[in-house]
Amino acid sequence: TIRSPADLAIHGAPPAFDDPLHVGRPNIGDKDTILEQIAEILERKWLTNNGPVVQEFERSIADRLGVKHCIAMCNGTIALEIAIRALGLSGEVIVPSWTFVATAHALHWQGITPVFADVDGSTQNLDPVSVERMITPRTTGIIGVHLWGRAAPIDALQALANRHGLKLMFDAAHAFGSTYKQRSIGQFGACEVLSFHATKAFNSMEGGAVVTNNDELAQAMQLMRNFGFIGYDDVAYPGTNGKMIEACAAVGLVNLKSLDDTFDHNRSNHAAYVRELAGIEGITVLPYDPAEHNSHHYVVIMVNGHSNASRDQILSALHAENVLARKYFWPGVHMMQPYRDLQPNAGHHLPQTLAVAEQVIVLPTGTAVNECDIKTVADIVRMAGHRT
Ligand code: T4K
Repeated sequence: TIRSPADLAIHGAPPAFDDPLHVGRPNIGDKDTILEQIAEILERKWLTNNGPVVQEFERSIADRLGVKHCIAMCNGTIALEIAIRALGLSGEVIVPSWTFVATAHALHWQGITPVFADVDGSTQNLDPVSVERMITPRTTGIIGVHLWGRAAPIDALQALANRHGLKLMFDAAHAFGSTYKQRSIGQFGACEVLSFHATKAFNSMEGGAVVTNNDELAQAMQLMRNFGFIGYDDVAYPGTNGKMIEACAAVGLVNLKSLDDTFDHNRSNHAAYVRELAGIEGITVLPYDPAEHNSHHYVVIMVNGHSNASRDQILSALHAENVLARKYFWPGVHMMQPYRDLQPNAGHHLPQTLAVAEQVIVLPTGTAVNECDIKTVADIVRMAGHRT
């Protein structure tokens, strides 16, 4: 227990946690069932290439999200790349800088320039006013990101896209299980891209998908993820290999069964963080809209005017206790290569992104974290910076 500054590891006390408390510890469903399913796959000797388990996985995801097509992929990044190509994006595409680097890399990788728009500091999602300002004659599309599982301003972005004749798609890597105006994420824009990476609320170890209601787009992506093959011998598209394997789909299907319990656990963890961190000067917890569904998978705190410690000092204090909190997505994608060299002035348009990047800490949650852990984490944050 941390009752005074002298109890902190940064002041020489033993760390509060023997084992690290991670952001992004995988939520794993019933292990015996997972092993049984894998054994069946081995028995069947059908390991990949649109096997029966992948097909069942795709149906389950599409049903859960209320969307017509789910095209499962090997990960979220390849799913982004394929969606971008299937939509025919080119030239410049507007994205937030305040996101994981994959959102921009998926464009750059295909010779498209990601143009960074600013976020609204209060929601950390794209600011449509900034997006509109970044439109040029070369712009072909917008990729909105539902950061921390909180929906981007979908209606405003769609209106903007319609007005300027742009394609709109979403990076919904964080947003499985989220809603926007009570409708499930997955149903918006031309298509939405999901990630089922180990660190996501819902995981298939590695995995991703594009979900869409557009038949033509779905068909193009089905071909593109399998080299463009139609039948045995004919290739209709310049495709890649983006296929999900049977084992990942099996893990996903089992994890899906306990997902609502995982979400419940996350929701009470989030509430515990809000309760325990209340009253610490200069710390705010990013709220989730109680009117919408959310996985509550990200506990994001903002450090602004903590009386004793800077964001980085709090982070160091946490790390010393084995609480491996993160400052996602500092310093912003525009500060990462190759964008830092290619677009050295991008930051001029991103005042809110720069401000948010200096304040954010993402704290551990998920099924590996309990209320008692959360009390200790809050005590560390409270004591950080106090002198012994
Ligand atoms: N778009 C957005 C908005 C995204 O956030 C992401 C991925 C993507 C697109 C791309 O989707 P994928 O291609 O990944 O499907 C992690 C994840 O690798 C990445 O999936 C995720 N976003 C990003 C936010 O976080 P890193 O480099 O921070 O991962 P790493 O290895 O530091 O792991 C994070 C923590 O999780 C560590 O404390 C350890 C723990 N962990 C991790 C793994 C892999 C475990 O306990 N067990 C594990 O198996 O990127």
